[in-house]
Amino acid sequence: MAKLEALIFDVDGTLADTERDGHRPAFNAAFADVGLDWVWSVELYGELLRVTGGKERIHEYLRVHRPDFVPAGPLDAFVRDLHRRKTAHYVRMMQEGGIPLRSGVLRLLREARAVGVRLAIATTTTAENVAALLASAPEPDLIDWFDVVAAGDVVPNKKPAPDIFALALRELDLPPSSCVVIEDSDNGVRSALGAGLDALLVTISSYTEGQDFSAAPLVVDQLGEPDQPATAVVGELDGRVCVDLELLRGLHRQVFEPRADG
Ligand code: XBP
Ligand code: MG
Repeated sequence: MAKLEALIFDVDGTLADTERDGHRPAFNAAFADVGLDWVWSVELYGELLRVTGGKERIHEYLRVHRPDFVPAGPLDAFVRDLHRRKTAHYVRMMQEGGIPLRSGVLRLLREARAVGVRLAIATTTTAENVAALLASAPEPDLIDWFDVVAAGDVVPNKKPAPDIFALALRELDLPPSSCVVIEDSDNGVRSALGAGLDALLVTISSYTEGQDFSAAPLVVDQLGEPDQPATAVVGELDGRVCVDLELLRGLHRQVFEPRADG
């Protein structure tokens, strides 16, 4: 059976709960920059999140909520400019304090790194945003812990298409059966499964509660810490208080062993 050699992490909602208090206000700040009175509320943003990718999300907002809006120039250039501004605001916000990593993230990254399990990222957001988020974490050079950062527009299709996970696998030079994915959204789960990454853990985040995770073998509320216990929604924690590497090795065996035997 293939050995567990890498963990592939999603970013937004998984490493940190960035959507509500990071991406959303950054979009609003970009709208204000160009004199637009558009404000994406917490609730509206939850709806818009069904569409992955910031530029794609702005297009969706225009289509559904501002059908009469006419930009000064070509629409694509207008959206690209807005999104560039949004990224600059997001990066600044991370530099000014950032958003904390979710419970258990740093612990699991440290544990994996200590035993040579490789780390990778597969995300819809930009590499710039990933770097800014990780730079705000209480561990210097955290970005360098990741062998692969597959991010944003480097693939033709964003999640739920499998492209970004397939790219992460190519750059890791590993088959899907050597990896475990950690995701927080149904779009992310579909993307990972589409790339053959069947061993996946879902850590539900604030915007993904209530989504259908029935295709995932293990779903928890958080990775957790000894003093912040994780709760399993699907699957078992096998008596553990939080998600550790041993649990992920068990998940990996559970998913890939029967296939190797059969
Ligand atoms: C998150 C996304 C992104 C972010 C915004 O996906 O869908 O669009 O909301 O990022 P994931 P950009 O959880 O897969 O990382 O504006 O940079 O696209
Ligand atoms: Mg996510």
